[in-house]
Amino acid sequence: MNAELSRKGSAGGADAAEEPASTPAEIRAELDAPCALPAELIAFYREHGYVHLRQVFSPALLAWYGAEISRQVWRLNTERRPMAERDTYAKAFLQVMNLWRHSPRVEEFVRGRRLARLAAELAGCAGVRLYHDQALYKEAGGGLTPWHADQYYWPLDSDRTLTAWIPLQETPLEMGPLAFAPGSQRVTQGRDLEIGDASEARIAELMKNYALEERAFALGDVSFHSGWTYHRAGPNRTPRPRQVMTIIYMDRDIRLSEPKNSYQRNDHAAWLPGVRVGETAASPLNPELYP
Ligand SMILES: O=C(O)CCC(=O)C(=O)O
Repeated sequence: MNAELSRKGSAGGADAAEEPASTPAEIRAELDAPCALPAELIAFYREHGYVHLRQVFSPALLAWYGAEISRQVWRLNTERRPMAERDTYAKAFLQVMNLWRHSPRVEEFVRGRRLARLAAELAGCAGVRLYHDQALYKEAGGGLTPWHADQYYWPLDSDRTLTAWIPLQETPLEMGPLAFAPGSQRVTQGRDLEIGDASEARIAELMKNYALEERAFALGDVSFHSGWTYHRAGPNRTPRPRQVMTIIYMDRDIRLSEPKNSYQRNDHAAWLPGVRVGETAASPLNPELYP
């Protein structure tokens, strides 16, 4: 999603101030090494529009990159209002985008081949590019994330798009883990709704005969969901922030479609600069991450 863009503008330009130590060799190796993806899980993703993968990353890797992601989030965050003064969307999380452009260590993480390969295999693409990354930090006492589908925001000409949702700590139910409506990627109603109170009400109604797959995430678990899968998250009822990094992948051959709303026009300018309608979405901000 990218509703925040109109409020905050996009993140851009490398401006990392620190990066003292280089990544330990075993963490670097883990970041890029393939991990097993059984055929049943690929089939599950294609049938249900999401998949929850266990133990994708070690605690050491998440601690290494997570510390830098959090440092950048607290540095770049511009939301200063008390919770009570924010609307539903602004209560849901602090949203900081394209962190890879701000920090070489985050760039290393976002370019990691393990997740990119999983994304390509799940979506059935020969290769994937980066659309953008975003950190989504649900503060202590932060509100629910309303029902929505991400692709409402994206001017892309196919549904071969997917988001890796990477919690940086264990995420029990009371912290607001991401939850999905399995099979909802085939529902075309509600696709004209931006995230907010109206999408929460209308999509809840549309999803009333669908299951809600809401599970705790152990440290190291990662989910992937498809661009049209309806999803939401509960509030954070703990005293700790729910720290999550996301990476949005797209088919390496996906093309820019004519933007359909103001958010898509913003996305075109921010994440696909210089790309013309009908061209492959391959600006300098969209490196091919796999193979
Ligand atoms: O983290 C959340 O609460 C929402 C995440 C989300 O909507 C997404 O990654 O597409």
